[in-house]
Amino acid sequence: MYQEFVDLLRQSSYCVVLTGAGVSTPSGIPDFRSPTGLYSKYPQEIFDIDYFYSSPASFYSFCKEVLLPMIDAQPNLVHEFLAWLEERGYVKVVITQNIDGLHQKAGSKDVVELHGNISRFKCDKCGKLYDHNWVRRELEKKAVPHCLCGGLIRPDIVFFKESLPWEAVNMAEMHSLSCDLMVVMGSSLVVYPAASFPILAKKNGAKLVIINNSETGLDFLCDLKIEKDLVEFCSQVWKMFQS
Ligand code: CNA
Repeated sequence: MYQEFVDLLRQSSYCVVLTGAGVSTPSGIPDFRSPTGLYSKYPQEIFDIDYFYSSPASFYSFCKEVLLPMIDAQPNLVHEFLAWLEERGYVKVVITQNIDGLHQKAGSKDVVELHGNISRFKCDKCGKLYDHNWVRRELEKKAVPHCLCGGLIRPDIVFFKESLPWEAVNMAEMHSLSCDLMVVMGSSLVVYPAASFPILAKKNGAKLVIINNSETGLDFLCDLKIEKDLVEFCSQVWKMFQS
């Protein structure tokens, strides 16, 4: 299985990697759907745009406790391996559902963020941008941050029921249609439209590999399923590339 994966990467001339929250659990960031994931502690509606507007103070209390600490997390071996693969030309681009910015921190250059980034905030009225340090300071003083214009400050992430940024979707579609290999890492592949990109790639003739420690919504479609812990898998494969 390790050798099969290495061969696929070596044969590919356009490999796209799609990542989900599972690549960041080894950095101490909980995912959604693992037994100890966020959904075991918080209701799913916490990421719903209607909930944000109806209970901004509750959302910001969750943001302070769970989302803002993501910015202080450090990349793990999986992020580092992907950055190394890109530098060596084995990986063209990383498309991520994650909002933690850890791929860029590890050195990946070409990253498409489908769901935004938790380090950016903006006013929902005038669009003024704010950084996370400003928001942290505001949250020391009040429950909900507001812009000078009076608008509500929101994180620059995609909530459930919102559309994805069109530039990111365009880039993800273009890469999915161009690749000959798509590797999905650490995603349950049940959140759409992110999960539609492997389907698009596969329909267009690419090979599909899924690496995840549990079942995913697209296992039936893939050419190779590797049901393993990502750190364990990537460290073995990295050694094979270096030997
Ligand atoms: P998910 O539905 O929680 O799936 C994650 C998958 O990864 C699960 O199937 C786990 O079993 C698997 N997994 C967890 N740890 C490992 C590991 N070490 N090795 C192998 N597999 C592992 O999350 P998805 O990414 O599929 O769902 C998309 C949501 C989650 C997106 O909207 C994200 O924005 C959102 N999210 C992002 C973060 C982050 O930025 N780090 C954290 C939590 C949620």
